[in-house]
Amino acid sequence: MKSYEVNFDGLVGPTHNYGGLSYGNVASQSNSQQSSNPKEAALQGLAKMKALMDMGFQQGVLAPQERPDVAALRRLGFAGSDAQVIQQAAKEAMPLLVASCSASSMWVANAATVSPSADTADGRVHFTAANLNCKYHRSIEHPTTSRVLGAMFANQQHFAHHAALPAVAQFGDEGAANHTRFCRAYGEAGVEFFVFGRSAFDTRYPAPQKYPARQTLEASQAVARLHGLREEGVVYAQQNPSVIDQGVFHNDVIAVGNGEVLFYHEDAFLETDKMLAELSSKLAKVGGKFQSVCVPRSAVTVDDAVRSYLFNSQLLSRPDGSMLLIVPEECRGNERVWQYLQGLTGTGGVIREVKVFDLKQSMQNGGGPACLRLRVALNETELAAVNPGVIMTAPLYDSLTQWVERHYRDRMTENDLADPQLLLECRGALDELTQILKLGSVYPFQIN
Ligand code: SUG
Repeated sequence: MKSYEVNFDGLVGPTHNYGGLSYGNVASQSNSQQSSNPKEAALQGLAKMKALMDMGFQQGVLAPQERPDVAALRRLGFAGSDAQVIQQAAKEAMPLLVASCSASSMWVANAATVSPSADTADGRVHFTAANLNCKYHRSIEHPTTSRVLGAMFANQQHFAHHAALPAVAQFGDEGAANHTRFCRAYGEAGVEFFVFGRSAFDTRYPAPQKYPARQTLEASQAVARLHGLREEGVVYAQQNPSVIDQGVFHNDVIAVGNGEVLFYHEDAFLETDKMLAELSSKLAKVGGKFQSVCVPRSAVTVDDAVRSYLFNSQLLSRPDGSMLLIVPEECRGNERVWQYLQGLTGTGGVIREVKVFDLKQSMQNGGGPACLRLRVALNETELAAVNPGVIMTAPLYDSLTQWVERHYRDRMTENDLADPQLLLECRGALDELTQILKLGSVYPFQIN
């Protein structure tokens, strides 16, 4: 049976702004308080989805969330009408209002961890929503994420959904940003690779000194258990704490994998040789031949990687077995990175082509091409069981761009977030969106 990797991209929500909310994420910190352009952000994301679809890849779309999250503000004690809640928060606790307005759900690599049916004990595709509990503005995403994923993958015969892990730092879980899967073919059993930043219960593991390690070993192990993965089909590795301290807040900022290939920076992991040997032997047991492409620090520094987002790229398989790398424009702007990429594609290795996309609006908050997509490997039967409303087509692309043009503002600052009119605009837009994507009622304002 045919199988595919389907990339579901997060549609940027109408409140996209630069809130400076993510300590440890260099771009988020350095662009704090700048004015953003939500319309441009959403159109940049849609252009990437359309381009991948036009190249013949399976492409889907994941809906944004209701923001401002008035219900979250009420849980923090703000009261009265919706407009009063927003006005009171703006007056007394602007950082909380900004957090409740974040469009951060666009980075759907953090929405969930997904295990394809060929890897799981019950033969279903498993999803665990990520609790994202390292940052308040992201910790409020998972209830709606679960409802949206449930509406997209509604068939219980093929899809199993797990609620987010307990919302404490010891089970900090950032979803697919710290998870990669290696396989010979998407429909065959593979090796799932979980990368953690620290252990919450075992003090023998080192931890970063400056910035938080968002993913714990115990969270990764819990997800592997929930999904019914075999021990032989799982490899755990620790991120190098010193790269976390240099701004690598997720593993997908320093490594990306696809098929039988891992593309990574020399400094990305601890005990790299042991990890590569385990990946290689476990993949061999399911018939695969592991290949690694290491980028040496002498060619590209960790700082270059953080600034250019070289590794936050999408590594995609082409029909002839070669691979294509989708990188952000910032890679072209970095001389060393661009030179490295020219060499990489010119040497006859597996990565043959690089395509560049302008995703500046998202990049300025630390979100590159890979952050914007959730990968779901599906066989033909499972793909047919996905809600067809969320699969990208030329007409859907047209409807979504028109929808963005109609509803989105082209400039957003903190003052705009305090405007209660914005809430009404967003709800109106999202109500229409759930009809376009045929999701039913998934937002708090639709179900309460
Ligand atoms: O969680 N930025 C996101 C970026 C997530 C990138 N995702 C992956 N690497 N997979 C984060 O730090 C910034 C929001 C602000 O500052 O307004 C933010 O949440």
